[in-house]
Amino acid sequence: MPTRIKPMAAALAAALTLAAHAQDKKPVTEPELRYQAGSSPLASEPMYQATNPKAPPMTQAEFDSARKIYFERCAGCHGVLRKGATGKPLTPDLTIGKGTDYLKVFIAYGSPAGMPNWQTSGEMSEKEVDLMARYIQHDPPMPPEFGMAEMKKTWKIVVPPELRPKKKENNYNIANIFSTTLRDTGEVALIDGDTKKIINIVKTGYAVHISRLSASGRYLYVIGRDAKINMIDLWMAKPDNVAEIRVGLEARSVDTSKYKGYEDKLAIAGSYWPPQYTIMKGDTLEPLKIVATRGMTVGSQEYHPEPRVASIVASHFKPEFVVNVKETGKTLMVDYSNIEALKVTEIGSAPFLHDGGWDASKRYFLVAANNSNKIAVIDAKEGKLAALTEVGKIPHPGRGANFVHPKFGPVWATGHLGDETISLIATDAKRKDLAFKQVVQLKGQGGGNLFIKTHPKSQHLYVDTPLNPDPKISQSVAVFDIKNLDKGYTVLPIAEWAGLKDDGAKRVVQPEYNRAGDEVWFAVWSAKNKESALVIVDDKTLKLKTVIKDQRLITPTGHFNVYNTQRDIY
Ligand code: DHE
Repeated sequence: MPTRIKPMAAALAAALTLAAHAQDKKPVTEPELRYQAGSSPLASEPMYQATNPKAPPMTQAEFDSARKIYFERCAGCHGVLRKGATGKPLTPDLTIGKGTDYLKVFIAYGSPAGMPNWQTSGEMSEKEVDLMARYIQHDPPMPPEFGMAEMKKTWKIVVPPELRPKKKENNYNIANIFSTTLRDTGEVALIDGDTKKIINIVKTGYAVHISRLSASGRYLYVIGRDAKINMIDLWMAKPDNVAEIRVGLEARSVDTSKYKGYEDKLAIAGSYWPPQYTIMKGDTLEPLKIVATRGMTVGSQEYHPEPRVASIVASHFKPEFVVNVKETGKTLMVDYSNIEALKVTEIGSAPFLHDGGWDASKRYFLVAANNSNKIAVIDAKEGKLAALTEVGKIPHPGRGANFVHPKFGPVWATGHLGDETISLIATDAKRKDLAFKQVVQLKGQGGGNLFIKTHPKSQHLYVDTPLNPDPKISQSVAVFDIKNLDKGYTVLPIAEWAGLKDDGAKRVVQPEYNRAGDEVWFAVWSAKNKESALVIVDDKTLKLKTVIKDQRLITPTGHFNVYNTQRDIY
């Protein structure tokens, strides 16, 4: 064997052995990988950088382009500081010992544990793989912090509270307005749910993510992945932006105070970077208090430098925000009654906390610990963990779905990214034999589910599968009859009904009911340069009702009905 080949062959053998070992670890499924490995807005941020003398040399230009690739492709799984999340840790103490050749093989060929085969799939060139293998042996560059001074610089009151309408100045049925995320244009479309006409397209943050309502239903808060929050006043003749701020460099969640006496008073947003949450004034977004989430993980109790803030909800039982921290696996009950002397109850459950929703009584918050295949049930009244319930592979509830099961009483349901099951968890705390146990596992169309939805007035349960690799499945939804769950599901060909002119992904995503609970909206999410649509289904007949098409509806994903979002109806 020529000598030059030897080290490469040894590296390949070692990497393949490692890949085999990796099989022992729970594999990351293809849908999860595609979901987590999204691009981070940190790619374009200047960062503090130290070079590690033990790492192979890189020019500044090489380092910069590797850093860009890392934040666009790798940070979602391996973390900003490479401490590991869905993917393995990639800090120099681990990578330098492995060496460039070994790492190159790993990056090029991937692993059965879920690392993509970046080179053999054609997504990275050989040169880029070499660049990344050297890059990850250097110390991770550190994005800047983002504190009060930085926030204040971005804070803008577009229309001050005293100049806003004193009463509703439009004829819209506000309760039935939908805020639809236009992901890739950084906008939301406000759509009149009665007439199905677009009211306004409002410019928001980069890769805009979710919308939430104030307790009164007047203000709509939208957060972008660049941590920019836009606050929209639905009372204006043409609802529009009245305030904005950035609370960090990367974020996903926003909510507002809902406890009696605090309606519309405060807003809160959680950031991925820096790892922190920020409490703001509800009517202006003035930042009042920033709290870091860096700290120890649940279980092994090791320090984590970047625990990202995932879902946040407002308690109906106490003046508290329920803040879920991903990597530490902790739910923080943040008492906002006196933010000068902030009281936080820390409830440990399991990593990595992601999204979740209330049970029908709104006392229990059920949140996915997606790396543990568990749902943590938080008792918002007692401020404690009520249960940690084993479910399917990588639960992803969105906010979940509440309904009454003919045999088991009230249940809350979640679908899964990693398998085709839908877990029903009993939520009647009085039924000691059943409470918070998985009582039924339904079988849906397949893995790659993101959202599941029902409504108190409906007898259907809708389950999307936008990340399933089979286009037939990703372009349709499964509907269960709640009174007849054993009957299996009906498939609605939502993307076909949209009648789009272009080929392409056409992922059908996020069922959302209208105010009356008698129709269900879906986004047919195509690429940025292709036609997308919203498809509306009659909930009674399961027949197509309307298709909304408009050249301004670019990459629609989530949609949020004002009334249902305001009152946590799902
Ligand atoms: Fe989301 C909710 C994080 C990718 C659409 N998403 C959430 C929440 C978190 C989160 C923490 C809960 C917020 C809350 O309740 O306060 N999402 C992430 C990611 O980290 C991830 C995996 C990768 C990323 O790069 O951002 C990610 N999310 C996506 C998408 O690709 C989706 C499908 C399309 C899009 O618009 O980006 C998407 N996420 C949504 C939606 C919700 C959401 C529609 C709100 C669901 C609801 O019913 O409340």
